[in-house]
Amino acid sequence: MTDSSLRVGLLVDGEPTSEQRAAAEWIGARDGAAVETVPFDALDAGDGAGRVDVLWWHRDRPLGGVNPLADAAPAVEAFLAAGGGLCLSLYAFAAVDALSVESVPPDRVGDDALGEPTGVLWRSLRADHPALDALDGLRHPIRRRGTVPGVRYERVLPADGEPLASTVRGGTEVPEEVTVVSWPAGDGAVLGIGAPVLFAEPPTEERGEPDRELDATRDRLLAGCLRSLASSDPVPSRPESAADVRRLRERVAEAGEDGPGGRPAYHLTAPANWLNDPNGLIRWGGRYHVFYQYNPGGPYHNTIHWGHAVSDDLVTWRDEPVALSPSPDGPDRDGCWSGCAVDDDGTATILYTGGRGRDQLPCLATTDDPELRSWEKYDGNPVIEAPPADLDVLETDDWRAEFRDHNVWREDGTWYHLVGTGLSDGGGAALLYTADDLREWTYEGPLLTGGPDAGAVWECPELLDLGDRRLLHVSDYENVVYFLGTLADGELAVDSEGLLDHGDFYAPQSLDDGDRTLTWGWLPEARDVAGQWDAGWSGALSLPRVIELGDDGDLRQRPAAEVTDLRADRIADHRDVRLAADDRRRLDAAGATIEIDAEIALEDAEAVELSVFETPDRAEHTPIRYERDGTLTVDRAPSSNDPRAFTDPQSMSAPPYDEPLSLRVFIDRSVVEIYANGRHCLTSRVYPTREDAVEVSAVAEGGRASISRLTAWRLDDAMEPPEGEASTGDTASVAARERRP
Ligand code: DQQ
Repeated sequence: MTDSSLRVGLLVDGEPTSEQRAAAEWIGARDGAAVETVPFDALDAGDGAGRVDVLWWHRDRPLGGVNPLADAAPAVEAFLAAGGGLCLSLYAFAAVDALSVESVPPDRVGDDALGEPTGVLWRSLRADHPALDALDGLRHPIRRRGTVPGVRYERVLPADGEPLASTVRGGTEVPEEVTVVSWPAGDGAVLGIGAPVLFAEPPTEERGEPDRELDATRDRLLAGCLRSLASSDPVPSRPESAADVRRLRERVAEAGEDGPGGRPAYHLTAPANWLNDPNGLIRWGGRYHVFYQYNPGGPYHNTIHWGHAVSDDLVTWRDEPVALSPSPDGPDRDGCWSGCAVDDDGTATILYTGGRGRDQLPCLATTDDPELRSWEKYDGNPVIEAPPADLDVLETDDWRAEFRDHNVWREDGTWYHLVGTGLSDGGGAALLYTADDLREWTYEGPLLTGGPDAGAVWECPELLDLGDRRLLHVSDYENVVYFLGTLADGELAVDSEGLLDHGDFYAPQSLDDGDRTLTWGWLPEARDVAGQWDAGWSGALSLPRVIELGDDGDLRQRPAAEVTDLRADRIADHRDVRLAADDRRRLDAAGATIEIDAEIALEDAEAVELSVFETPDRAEHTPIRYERDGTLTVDRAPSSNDPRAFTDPQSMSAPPYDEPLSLRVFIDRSVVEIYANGRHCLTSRVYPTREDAVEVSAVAEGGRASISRLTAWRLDDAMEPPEGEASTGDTASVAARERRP
């Protein structure tokens, strides 16, 4: 549709303001687009909407407790039902909950004093939205100076609307300030725009040099928004069914995230947007359920919900709809943070951290849904009202008390519960509570405190029973530290400690599978906010790891045996590869989604390097280097030509318990997950940019080395279509998996 066939009704309550007059002039001057003023009371009288394609309420003054849209809602909704479009800009965006399309209005409504070019940061997943037809890219500053209306979702998300854009300010992404939202409504649609789209001349004192470029962007953006409302394409809303969620996943793949440096194929990921900690891991009705911290608003950490995936076999996963969302009136209004799931005598029950304002407190929810899709929140939430009164819990700018994350288990009929915290005078701590009923807890004391040298806060504490000893792990903002020891009188007597993984691995959680402990960790991105925003997704989970004690009492870690079921084709099978000093050998193990199982001996070399994600000219490659002193390093400096990717090396010590070094390396588009000698883990996130960054080579340095064995397989995708649906690619890979012995 061209502007000339666009008929706009400019909604006014009372005399039009100079801004409204300027907006009317602007649209009227667009190549003959028709504009008329439609008073709200004309709508009430059943007049005014029939002649226009789009109603536009452009309100530049605060609502001041009056919302004319509320009275006009029946007329506006009838107009929408018949295919009309409604644009709510500036303060009018704050009035959207007067319509039945939305119950949660923008939570930030006020003036902004601009100091730098400010505008919209469009979501990459919605880059094909017709509003952007006349613009290139995702970042569109529209206003540089002045005091302007600023209306947005900041700590909450709309309950039903789909966020289309956040904020860019002075060249910096501010994803948590959501300024453009769309809602389907009958055959029509509603678009809310809280970004500063202003047309009147600014007051003299705010005028500077004219910003012609920014004005032109504003014009294109707003004309695109109005045109999009006049088109008959239904605006996609927030996905609700498993099939919707699957389509969201496919969108990311279609956006080109399915090659080297892209979204992992066989590591568990969210369908799009943001994922962090694994949560609520439970085997229920014979299936594995993994929930995870999820932001449906985009690939950034805010407004956290619980995403959900389910598996019968631990390697193929199916996306489920979002399982848990913040309740606008609940103690979890600002987010449903990390927690766990337990079987309470046949009732699946979760305990998680509710965030609201500066408080974070434990909340409980239960379900009788065998699929664990829908949860009922306990109306007595929070189940603990405040951190222990006799403890000096750390207060920060964000939180009145750092007090979160839950690990609950039952022993001899008593429930035990760990909560992570920080002490004002003593670093991180894991606090122990007990209960007969999951809703009433008694504080027992700290299970373990880190002391002043530990990280300020211990997040996501988890106590595992490994037979002879217990393992407590905590996430201290940087590392996942584990402590091995014995439990006596509610305290852990520690005899050794270490790191569960030495790379990009955080906030793990486990489930007891009957005879083994399976642990998943969050693999955070190692690229900046802009890189994550453009990709449209962020975060993956590690492979499920079996954690246990060896006969020597030390920790062992290996991928769950089922992971071998992902092996599709064997692509390399080398024996006795002799590496002369500095003689690089290309191994025929190319691929971006592969597993390498190798045994390497240094002989008289100083180091040996296995290089993965390598382009034929080696412009991009990721060396995994093993040195004589047992140091194993992933060198990310040459990994990527993308300046947004982190380049710091990641190392661990893998002493030669059993020379030669045995390695299992899982390469998955942007993941390198390494298991050394069945004991030590190092996971790195890397982002090769080139399609041909798939080669593998090896070289010895300062002497000879040998690879006694190197086998490689191409691995299948982990994600399955929702029940009752099969896309061709998935069917092929599932069938291939079934054929394998
Ligand atoms: N992530 C959660 C918190 C936890 C942190 C919030 C660890 O509950 O402390 O998304 O990554």
